[in-house]
Amino acid sequence: MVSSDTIAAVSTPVGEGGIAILRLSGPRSGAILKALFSPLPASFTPFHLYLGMIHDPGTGRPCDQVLAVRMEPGRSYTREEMVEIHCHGGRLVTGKILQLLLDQGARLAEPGEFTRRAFLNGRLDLVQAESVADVIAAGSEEALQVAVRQLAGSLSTELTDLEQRLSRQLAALEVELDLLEEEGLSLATSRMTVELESLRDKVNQLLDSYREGRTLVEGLRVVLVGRPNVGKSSLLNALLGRERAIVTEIPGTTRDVVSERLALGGMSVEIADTAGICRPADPVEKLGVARTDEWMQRADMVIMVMDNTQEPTGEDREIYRRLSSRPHLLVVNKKDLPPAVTEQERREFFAPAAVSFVYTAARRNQSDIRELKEKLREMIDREFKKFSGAPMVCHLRHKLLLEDIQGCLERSLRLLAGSRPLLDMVAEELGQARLAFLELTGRRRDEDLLDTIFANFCVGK
Ligand SMILES: Nc1nc2c(ncn2[C@@H]2O[C@H](COP(=O)(O)OP(=O)(O)OP(=O)(O)O)[C@@H](O)[C@H]2O)c(=O)[nH]1
Ligand SMILES: [Mg+2]
Repeated sequence: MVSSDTIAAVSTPVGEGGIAILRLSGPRSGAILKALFSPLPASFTPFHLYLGMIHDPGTGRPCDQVLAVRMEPGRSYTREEMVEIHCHGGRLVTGKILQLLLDQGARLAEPGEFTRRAFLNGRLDLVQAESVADVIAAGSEEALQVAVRQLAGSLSTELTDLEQRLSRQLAALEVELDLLEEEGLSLATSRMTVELESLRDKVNQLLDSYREGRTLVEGLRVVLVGRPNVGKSSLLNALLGRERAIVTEIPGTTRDVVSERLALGGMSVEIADTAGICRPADPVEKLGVARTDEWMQRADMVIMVMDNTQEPTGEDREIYRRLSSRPHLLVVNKKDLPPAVTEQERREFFAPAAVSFVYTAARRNQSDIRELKEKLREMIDREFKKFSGAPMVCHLRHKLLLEDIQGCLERSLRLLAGSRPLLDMVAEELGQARLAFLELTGRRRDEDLLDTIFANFCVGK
């Protein structure tokens, strides 16, 4: 599909910079450049940079010295004829050149319109187009890796492969099964069951990767919890390497949640210090404890802190009960002071033999903090890097469609397991699943969906 109009935008961020880049895409891109650029080369050889001036044809006055490049249709980002103008990065200069492009008949691009055209012209599928935004937004090494692999087509290839396998089953249902006698039919349905089970397992695997994919995009949330005065805020400060939270010897110092981001194990980690969990004495403390509980429920990992100088209590057991089902670390702080109980006694208090402790002296010992960070990194690797390298689902849109597909496959399998399978209904389910696949990759076009996706892009992307 070739657009009839030519769009223009400044593709670099607003503000001052060494250079700025303006982009044009559409059939008049080259003609617009020629109208403004001098000296005019005999021909703008594609992908060659030309040094010259942009002039205002109305006044004849120079606007800026620039580098310009023309890209031929089929080989550009949008697959249309494209031009890039690299000018100096001032607000006035870029604004003036953009205005000249518009005066020459270009239209101001909508948010994400270059990528939208790349999608409409088959240069990218929808999953890849979405990953362009992910590359730009990536806040950690791991997030960037996943986004770049997705832009290169890792997830798209997997989805297309699954869709084709599904389509083959659907075709078999619609054509062959009608013609088969009883015996042949039961053989065919059992073969189909095996294939659909394998497809369902693949879809489940992709859905399993979502927990990890989401944390890559949003970052991991780690919460410090424990009874008052055990040293949670001191640990937060030590982990961050600066005095972020207030520390005093008075129990109940922290009342609200204090959180900060930290790069750990290639991931963006939000680490939160909370109010100590106790039987609250006053209403403010009560609210603080309720908030701690809320954060603990939403956390990806929990660090429970105890005080070396105090025996574990029923409150500790209660805190442990609430976090033990999720990834957690148990820290015994104030190890520089004499212990109230032995390690063995502390372990027995929590019962399971698997419990192990990290000992720290938050304010005194840097090597303890390094060890704690190492333990956190190990836990991140163990819990959130299972899918490293494999196609991963990071977007809610993808997850929801995959859940639809999963449902269709489950229902198909149940139908096939019946004594007289209702093959029409199986075909119906597989047809639904196929549509969901096409919606995922964008081969089934939905203008409203495209509007929503590209509205989140910036102009010029
Ligand atoms: N000796 C020693 N004292 C520590 C250590 N860590 C913290 N403290 C002290 O313990 C007291 C409480 O520390 P905080 O970090 O405020 O404890 P908290 O768990 O955040 O307390 P709340 O906010 O009241 O729940 C302060 O006086 C700290 O200086 C440690 O490793 N060794
Ligand atoms: Mg505190």
